[in-house]
Amino acid sequence: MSTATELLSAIKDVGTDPTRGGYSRHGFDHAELELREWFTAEAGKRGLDVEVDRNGNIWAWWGAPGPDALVTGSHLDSVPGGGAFDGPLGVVSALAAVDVLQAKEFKPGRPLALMVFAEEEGGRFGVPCLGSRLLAGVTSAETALALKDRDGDTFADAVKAAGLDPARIGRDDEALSRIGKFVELHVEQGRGLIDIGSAVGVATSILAHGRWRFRFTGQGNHAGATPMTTRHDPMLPASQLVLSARWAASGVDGARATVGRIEPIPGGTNVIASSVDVWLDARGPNDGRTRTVVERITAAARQAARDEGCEVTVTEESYGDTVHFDSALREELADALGGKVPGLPTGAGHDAGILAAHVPTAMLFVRNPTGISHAPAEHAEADDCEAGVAALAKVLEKLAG
Ligand code: HGY
Ligand code: MN
Ligand code: MN
Repeated sequence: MSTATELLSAIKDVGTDPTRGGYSRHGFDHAELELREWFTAEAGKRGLDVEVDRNGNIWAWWGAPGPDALVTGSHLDSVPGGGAFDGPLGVVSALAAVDVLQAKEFKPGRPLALMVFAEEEGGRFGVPCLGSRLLAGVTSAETALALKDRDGDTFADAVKAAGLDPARIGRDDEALSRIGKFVELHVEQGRGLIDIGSAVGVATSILAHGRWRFRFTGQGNHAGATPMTTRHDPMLPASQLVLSARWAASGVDGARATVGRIEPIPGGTNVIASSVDVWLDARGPNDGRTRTVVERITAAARQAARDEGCEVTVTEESYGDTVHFDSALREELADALGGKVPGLPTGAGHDAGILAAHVPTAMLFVRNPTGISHAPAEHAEADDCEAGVAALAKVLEKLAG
């Protein structure tokens, strides 16, 4: 029997990032493959039957796979330089909850599975929740297989290297139909539970959110030999995009917009860039406000490109509307937890958010005393992690009893 903290400490050295701090574990890279192997071994120790579906999502079955299963799980991949809890806490808590239930000789009354979703952060191939999007048919196989990482390797290359058949990637109705209810435990990515004063909470909604790639092209040239009056420097409209993200989102209630990734070509200190790729992450309480923010940012970026004699192309790489979690399932969770568990929204996307459009889905949050996520400062105290495991075990016992 292991606690969540013990299980997390077993993987604490996998995928550490000495340059960025924290962890860099990305879809099917060496670190994430090592974590997959670790999870598979831990599931086997608990008598769970492990299979990997056509899209690289892992299913660990307690009992025979079957329809109307109760499924719980999360992801093992991280953002670049991410924290230790975003994703893995949901996976280790599922294992620890199985320990709690097996210790009391609980026997599931319906199929029960633990899942690990592929490439939830999109840290390698750019599309978040890629494994659950493929499973549900939200992202097509054709789109996914062509996605490229920073080294130019495609998603097709990565899944093939991981032992999957690229020709089988895609919507998996048979697997999806097995899920009767899905519950994901996740470290809270914000300060909600700190302010409420509770170790555990239940998710009410997820912000609408999407990612857009802006490609600015100008005239590459010499930094010293090119007069300021004759330049077409794509870094200028790129900079305007960064500033517009802050200005536009600050002007729309509840909206957020971020530029965390800029890639100039060629990227020389003494070189005027010939092109610059900029990625925008924009979110909002509903589709309308999110789209308004993106439109305002895009208009400012296009104007700045014109002013500088540059071109710009904008590509929507992913988008998901607001998620409102299933109220009946939320009530079931509240019942299982004695009714005293607070509900709170999240600005972070999750595989549960993708599945919510297809099956009754709920999320449990565990308090994060720093309120910080997608950074090494992300944290959850051992006691709160155990409160999360106890809550998840109660939910699984009630829903699969
Ligand atoms: O970006 C997100 O909100 C999530 O962590 N993938
Ligand atoms: Mn995340
Ligand atoms: Mn996550």
